[in-house]
Amino acid sequence: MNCYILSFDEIGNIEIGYLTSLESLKNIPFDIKRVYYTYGVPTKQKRGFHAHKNLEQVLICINGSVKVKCFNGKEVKIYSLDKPNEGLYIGPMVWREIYDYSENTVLIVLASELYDEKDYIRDYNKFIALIEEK
Ligand code: T46
Repeated sequence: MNCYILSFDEIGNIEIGYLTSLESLKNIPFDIKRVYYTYGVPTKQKRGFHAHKNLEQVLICINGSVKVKCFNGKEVKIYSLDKPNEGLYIGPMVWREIYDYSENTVLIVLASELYDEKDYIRDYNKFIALIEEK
């Protein structure tokens, strides 16, 4: 499965609070070209429902909690994200569904490429066909 959890160092303590720093090709395994975030997502809403041909991303839930279901065509893994010092790496050709948003979830995403709609596979049957071709 081309996805896994990354743990980031926390600098600080309970008295002064914490700081976590993210750096290209250091604790993030690619050169960061884009950052975006989702917020104000209703708790019953589901997002994602697509894969990317080449894009690599790290998803970090900096507030609240959310679940991410990843499917590589063979295996399903479900990740619970609820820590600002933890990221979920998702590589190419992984179908993802994002759900179980808590109130006030903020999900920040670091991406290896600029936004390109042509990199998306939004049709599930097409995703399965591409996986089977390989
Ligand atoms: C993923 C989850 C966590 C842009 O214009 N620029 C951007 O950088 C992005 C990411 C999206 N958009 C537009 C494209 C769509 O019209 O915003 C709209 C919603 O985008 P999308 O369908 O990508 O949103 P999500 O939240 O379903 O999925 C996104 C990522 O695409 C996805 O890879 O893992 O966030």
